[in-house]
Amino acid sequence: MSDSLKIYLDGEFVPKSEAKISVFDHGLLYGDGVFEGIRVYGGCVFKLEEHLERLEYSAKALILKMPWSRQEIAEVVCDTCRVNDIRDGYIRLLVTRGVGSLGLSPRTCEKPSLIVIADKIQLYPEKYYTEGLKIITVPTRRSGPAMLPPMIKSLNYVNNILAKIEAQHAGYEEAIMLDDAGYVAECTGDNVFIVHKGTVYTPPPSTGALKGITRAAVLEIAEALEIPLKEQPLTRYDIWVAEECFLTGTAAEVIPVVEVDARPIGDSKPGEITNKFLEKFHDVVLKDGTML
Ligand code: PXG
Repeated sequence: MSDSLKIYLDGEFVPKSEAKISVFDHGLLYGDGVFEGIRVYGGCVFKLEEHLERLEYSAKALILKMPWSRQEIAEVVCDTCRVNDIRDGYIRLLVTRGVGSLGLSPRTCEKPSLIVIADKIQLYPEKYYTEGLKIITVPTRRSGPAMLPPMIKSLNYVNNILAKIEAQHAGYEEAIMLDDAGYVAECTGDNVFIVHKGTVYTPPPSTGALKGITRAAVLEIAEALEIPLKEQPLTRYDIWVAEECFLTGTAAEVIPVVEVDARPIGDSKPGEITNKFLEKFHDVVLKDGTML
């Protein structure tokens, strides 16, 4: 991360060291705001429209009125990459509720803030992609649709952070979170897939998970490669007996899992179908984006 990095903050590009927001911003005080994590590959912003649509939906769910059009936000995102000469990297787009007074009420916040960071990203160590991850189920449940709906990509990630802490304290990098009913929801920042008897399965996102954009890309890849895929509720048992498992997310991309809750998955190596998805994903990201 370079000091010369320019951050977009409410209409201006400011040096990283000067990119600051008020301590009265409800984004900080209450996690009241929304965000997107977006990738740029070879000068193409991957699935930009999909990210902006999800941002709008998250904001709508929180009755957070964004005074910018989708086109304006898209331009700001691309400009932030151009200004920083980021052709391969990671974009963090945030909309905070804005400055208000103490107290939960969003009505005290006059205008939301728009922040865009575009930077290089430190990939997970390459060995996770070739050797696979070992993960565990943790006690913290993913908040359900009647609580904080997991489809809202809000600035409040404490539910996921609790799960991450539990995994790390047990010596693992990533956690499987179950929903309130005990079905597999997702990981702390990734969606979950398994392969069983040649069919790929992933939980439907309608209840317990974020509608991942990488997840949607994998669904498209399955169709293109004619690999059968079903969206259906999964239990921990389904994962334990699967031949393959992988996670998807903007940060993680497609990452193989080789052990879950001390049960080896398949032969403890990234599976054949997983590797097909991985390969095709790297192909797709270079073609399926918005040019800077
Ligand atoms: N579930 C959750 C809870 C997430 O936060 C995903 C699934 C995967 O969704 P996408 O659309 O990215 O395929 C996410 C995404 C970060 C970071 O900085 C987190 C995410 C994405 C990018 C960066 O930790 N979460």
